[in-house]
Amino acid sequence: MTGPTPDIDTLRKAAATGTTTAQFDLAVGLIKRHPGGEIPEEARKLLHEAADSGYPPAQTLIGRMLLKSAGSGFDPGGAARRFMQAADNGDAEGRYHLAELLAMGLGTERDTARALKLFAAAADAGFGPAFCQLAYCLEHGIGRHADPVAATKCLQAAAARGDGRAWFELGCRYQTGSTLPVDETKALACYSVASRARYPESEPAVTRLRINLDEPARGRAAEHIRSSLPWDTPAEPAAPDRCAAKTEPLSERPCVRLHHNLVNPGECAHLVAIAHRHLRPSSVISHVATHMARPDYRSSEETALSDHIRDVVVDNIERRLAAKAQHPVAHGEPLMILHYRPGDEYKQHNDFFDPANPANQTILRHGGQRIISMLIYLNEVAGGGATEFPKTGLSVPPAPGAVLEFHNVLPDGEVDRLSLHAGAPVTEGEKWLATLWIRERDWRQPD
Ligand code: PD2
Ligand code: ZN
Repeated sequence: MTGPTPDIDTLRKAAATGTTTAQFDLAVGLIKRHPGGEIPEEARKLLHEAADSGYPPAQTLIGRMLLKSAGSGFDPGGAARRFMQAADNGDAEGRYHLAELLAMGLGTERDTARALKLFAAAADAGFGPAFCQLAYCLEHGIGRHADPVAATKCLQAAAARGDGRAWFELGCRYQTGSTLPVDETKALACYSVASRARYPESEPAVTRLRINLDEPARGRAAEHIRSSLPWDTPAEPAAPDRCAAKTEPLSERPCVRLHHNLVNPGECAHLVAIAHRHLRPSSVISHVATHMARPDYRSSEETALSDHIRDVVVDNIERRLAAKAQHPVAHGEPLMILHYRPGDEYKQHNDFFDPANPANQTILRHGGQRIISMLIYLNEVAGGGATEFPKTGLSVPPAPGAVLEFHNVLPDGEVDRLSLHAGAPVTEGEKWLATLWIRERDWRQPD
């Protein structure tokens, strides 16, 4: 149901005629009147009746509700079943959500080939968010071999529909020459459209490019924006990727490595995009077991990309990082996104759970020690924000797409107190970071 919600009396009268559509509309109207997120009993009943009578939008909405609530209502298995019903009934949105669950193996067995087909079917039916996820799978070889050319074609289709993320992704390709010719003017045009759509990281990209380009080039960028897509036919790049990943050892003790270009700019921006609306002030509560509880300890904002927020992109990044660290992905805690503004910092702390602290015994029994930290720098920070190891003097400035890996324990399993580290204050601009903590064991397993 789109547009303004008719008043409830009107919806009730329509629902009294007994049509499933009208009953579904009444349920949605009742839900919209409860901004707190709770579902009124009457709406729940109407939705289930509509879903059980085979009405796909009701099946999809129930699936989304089962996924959304992080508390006792969180039921990915139930969500997957509802999305399957909706998908079998041809519902594009149901197919899209089912694809996400299949790609991640959340609430159902992981089946990337089926996920890819469902993303494609949802995109074919015009369901907007499916385009970029389909492009992502095609680019990263999820569900079939990687096909970056097909991915770019898919992004061009999404951009033509006004998708800010797709414009950002195309901007990245015009900058790096991946499947599209290197063209900073077109890159500027793409980032400008993404910026108008308020897509993260596009505004700084526009600023950076505008500095490089003269007035006529900026004028050409404006002309590109007015012309219709596609501006170029994507092709396999002839030259090797300018942004190839490489690992730089930084220190033996503590063991620190920097993986350059392990996460691409599109992925970085997407992590920011999905974290944005879930941010809350960083608390010491989530870290109470590891850190001294000082009120001024951390001044950033954060959110965990837990099961009700994550998607195929988050899942794929976590897998890549875990593989780099040579540990099973199931040992990783959910990615944590941190946002710092000028003056914000994360003072000296250890990421390990101090075994000397009795309060940590329960957490250590459940999943074991946090043995490795992987920090993904998500954006270019205008000033400050380095990750510092005060006991050794190592300081790592944030470089977008780079992943800082450091080991919190020694090879014999003892905690390494030289791994004490800090996020230095941001002095200008903002800093976005994703942290993956890798535990000794699968921390999701019951005791
Ligand atoms: O923001 C950082 O650089 C930083 C520094 C130290 C982040 C963390 N620790 C962390 O998330 O644990
Ligand atoms: Zn830390």
